[in-house]
Amino acid sequence: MSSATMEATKPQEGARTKPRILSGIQPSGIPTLGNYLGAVRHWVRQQYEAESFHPIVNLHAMTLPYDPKDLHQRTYDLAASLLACGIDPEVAVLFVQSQIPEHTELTWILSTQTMFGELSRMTQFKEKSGGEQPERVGTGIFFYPVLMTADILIYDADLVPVGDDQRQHVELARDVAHRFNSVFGETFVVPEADIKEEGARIMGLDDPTMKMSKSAASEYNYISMNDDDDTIRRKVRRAVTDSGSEVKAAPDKPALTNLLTIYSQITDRTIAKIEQEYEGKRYGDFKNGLADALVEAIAPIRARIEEFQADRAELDRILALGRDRSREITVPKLERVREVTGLVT
Ligand code: AQP
Repeated sequence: MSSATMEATKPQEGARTKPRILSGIQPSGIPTLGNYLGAVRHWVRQQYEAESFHPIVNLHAMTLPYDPKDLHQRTYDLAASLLACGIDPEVAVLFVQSQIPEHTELTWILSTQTMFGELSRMTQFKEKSGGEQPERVGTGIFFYPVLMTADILIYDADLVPVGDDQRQHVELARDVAHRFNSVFGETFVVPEADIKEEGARIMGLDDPTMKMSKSAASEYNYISMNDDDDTIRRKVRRAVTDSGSEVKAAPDKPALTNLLTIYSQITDRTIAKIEQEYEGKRYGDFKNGLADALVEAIAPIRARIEEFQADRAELDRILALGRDRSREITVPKLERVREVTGLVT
């Protein structure tokens, strides 16, 4: 990159001409269509109008049992996937969370301003620890919203574009920022969640009452952004549908509503238009059309993922660039936090 480009895109402190955006993703597998439609696609669209920071949140991915080798590989696979989806590393700041030690130090400091009751109410914690005896639930899964709060506040992010499932965590970040500012003086920007209505919650293909998740037990829950054409078609064919035969979105048709939302989001057409196209046709016809649209959208992304995966040196270069640009913000910010909290350094 030329130094002129670097200068133009370097995050600047002081008066901002563009909003600053922070949104991360866990390297717990190749992103799903849910991650893409709910988050990544918006990041790609917003990157030229904002100062965007996108951490690969590998510390978050340690909160459930995992294989170290997988975590390492998946960090690179995720970088490849985000680049393939259209994140421009010369514009947006793409980096690995564990390479920025200021995130973890700030986590500790913010934990002193976060209440036990607040963390106990997080629905993701309840879902992910559901059914387990407290003795068997790792404290990381309980505590990780504090790390997420630090991820956001250390950049003084204005906006946090996320899927609907993360709304509660952004609320927590806001509450902690307010509390910290009132105790220690104005230090952090209070961030806002930026949740796009359409695609905010893509549901599982095998169960439209659960969200689509890359770590779901069944591969028929999700479509990965590197699934091959046959896999995409098979998964769409196996997707559950509702009783009846009409291709229509309705509150009592959660499966059809989900499939129509996906179809509409991936083709940039309204649900009403798609319903019209399939009026009087069968679910099978609708599913074939949906599978075609998904194959068309995902095949070029899959090809680019493979290209990036084959060039580890380029991925390392991109992630080092992201690390350095991030630390231009995080090092002085943490210095200020240490100062206002009375820490001797
Ligand atoms: N089903 C979804 N619909 C819309 N948006 C979604 N997101 C996740 N699932 C959906 C959004 O994707 C971004 C990155 O999420 P993440 O990987 O950091 O964590 P997650 O929300 O826990 O996503 P997964 O796929 O369910 O991961 P695992 O299986 O590892 O827990 C976030 O903005 C999220 O809102």
